Amino acid sequence: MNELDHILEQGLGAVRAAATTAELSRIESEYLGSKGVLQAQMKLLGALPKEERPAFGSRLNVAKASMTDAMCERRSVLASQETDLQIQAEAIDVTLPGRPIAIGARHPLSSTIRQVKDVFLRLGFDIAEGPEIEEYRYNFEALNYPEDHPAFDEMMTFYLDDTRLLRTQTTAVQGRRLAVHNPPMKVATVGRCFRYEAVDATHHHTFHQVDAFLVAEGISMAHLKGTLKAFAEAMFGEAIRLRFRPDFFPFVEPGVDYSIFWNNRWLELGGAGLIHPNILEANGIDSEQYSGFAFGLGIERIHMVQTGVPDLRLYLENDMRFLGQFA
Ligand code: FA5
Repeated sequence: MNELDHILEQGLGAVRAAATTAELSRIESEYLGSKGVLQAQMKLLGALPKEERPAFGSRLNVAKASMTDAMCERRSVLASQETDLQIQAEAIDVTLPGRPIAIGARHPLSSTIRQVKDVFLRLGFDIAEGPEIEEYRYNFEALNYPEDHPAFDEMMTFYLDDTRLLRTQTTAVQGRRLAVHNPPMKVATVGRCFRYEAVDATHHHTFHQVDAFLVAEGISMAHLKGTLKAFAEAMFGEAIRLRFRPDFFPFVEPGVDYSIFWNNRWLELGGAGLIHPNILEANGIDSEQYSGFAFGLGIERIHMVQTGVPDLRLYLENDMRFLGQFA
């Protein structure tokens, strides 16, 4: 009898101390299971003198019932605690601020292109587009390139077939416009160009240019210089100084290259000149009545001057450490 009391006392104590329903299940099988300690007491019953058996039997049943009740009660307390904890752990806190979404920024060349287009729009130019896969005749023939002229050597490019190539200069748009429009006209175009180049810090096989041209009556080098000055001042500031030197391009006469004074030296920006009379005549425009100017320059070069980027290959590498500086 004493041993049974002792077992019951220990069992109830263990139930009260159980911290989880899992622990409770272990206690249950330890005390009430088929191989449990109370079942073991059951086996002792047969060994008792006959007259003691009913009293021991009923004590044993009471002990089992007390254990079962205590177990039930503790289980319901622990189960509800565990449910609360689970709900807490799985709860979504709707008051938490959302995770920020990484927002991209404009590529530095795209920003420069926008800025360039803005300036030309303010100067009253139409913005025109031309194809990157260009016809040989617009890239070269319509621009007064004589056959087998050495000027081609500077314009080696990627040919798709005998008549189409990746354009080497946005000046190609000029031929397209002159073929379908009559003067006066005032056009600017910005886009990607391609050349078969030895790539270095200032030359790439893929780069961008802006070209502008104007055809009207009485256009002279003075108009060209004035327009380039206004453009350079808008891009680089009022204090910028420009220099023009004679240069050759088959599509202008006279032709010049022009530079800006930057970092204590003259830096070439591009080429310019008065549109060659042959080009006007080839498009049915009377070169006695009309004249025009044209100029072109590299977009990468503009951004390099504005920001001090030392190597134009950086623009095409997609390195976020570089691009992020201009976001
Ligand atoms: C031309 O492309 C002429 N079409 C410019 C022109 C237009 C002259 C209208 C007269 C009238 P050039 O090859 O020099 O010229 O190129 C002009 C500018 O484009 C260069 O000064 C440079 O800034 C840029 N450029 C040329 N080639 C590359 C290259 N491989 N990589 C990066 N920029 C280049």
